[in-house]
Amino acid sequence: MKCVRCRGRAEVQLRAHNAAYCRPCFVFVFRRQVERAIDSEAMFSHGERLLIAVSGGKDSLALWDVLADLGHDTTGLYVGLGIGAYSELSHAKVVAFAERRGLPLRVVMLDEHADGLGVPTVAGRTRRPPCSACGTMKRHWFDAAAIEGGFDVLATGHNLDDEAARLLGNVIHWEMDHLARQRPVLAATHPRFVRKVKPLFLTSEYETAVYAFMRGIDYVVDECPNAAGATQLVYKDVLNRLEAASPGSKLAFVKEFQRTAQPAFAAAPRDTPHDCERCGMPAYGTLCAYCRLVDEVERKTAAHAGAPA
Ligand code: Q46
Ligand code: ZN
Repeated sequence: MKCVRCRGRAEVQLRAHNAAYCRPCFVFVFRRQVERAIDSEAMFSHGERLLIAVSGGKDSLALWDVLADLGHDTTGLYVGLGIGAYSELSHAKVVAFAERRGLPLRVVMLDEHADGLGVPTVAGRTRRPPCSACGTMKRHWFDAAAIEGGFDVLATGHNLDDEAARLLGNVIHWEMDHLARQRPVLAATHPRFVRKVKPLFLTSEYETAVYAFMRGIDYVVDECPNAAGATQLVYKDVLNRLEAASPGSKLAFVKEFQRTAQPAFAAAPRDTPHDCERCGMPAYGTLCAYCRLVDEVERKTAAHAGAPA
């Protein structure tokens, strides 16, 4: 198998793109693909300050690696979710990456924070699925850290597989509001929101894994222990089978949704957020989703403490 760019010996084959590359050409093409996604969606420009949400996994660290190498002003953000050994290991990988590259890193540890609420505590007390509690908490702390640090943009490592799985879930349940917001760039719709971007939205999980390997990025290989029960994985599995039978399906699904269907969903009138009465963050009711979650934890903790043994 030959590299389609230089005719040297290929190391990786990408069936969705009907192409194969040697190591240097793959790294070049991967970066160019990310750069094109940034430019074509007008995600951000040089000179803007980017906060990159990094979990310690391959996607977010590969993203940080690319954006730093492209000369952007990047700072990492690690939110410690308090999920036992997984969180400890992922924290260590992120710190080591930042140190090795000499890049600035901000860390928010949820269970050491004022509220003292890690994901397992919140999920346990509210009886919500861990990923639902986790999603609300991450969104809150990502926004809070971006505003506090005066960043222009928050970038996450969501890849093509994540976006395709999310799209499938949103379509199966016809989540009109979610479909209207499923964009690789979300403008700041509130003074305490920053622009959110997903520069890897057209880059497959396989490609980021290959990139991370070729670049020698040391990442957490194990998934979060809560991932196993997540519906997202079922959707990913279905999409992987579809992709094996018909290479390029995921890319077409996400790309064509963005090009043809998404604008129609986005055109429907939607509420604009106002200020949470307690913390000032964007809210669609009197309180934001995070403050409602914290209230629920407190209410259920108090009820539990008062219950007869
Ligand atoms: S970290 Fe959080 Fe994921 Fe773990 S609890 Fe679920 S959402 S699986 S990306
Ligand atoms: Zn609030």
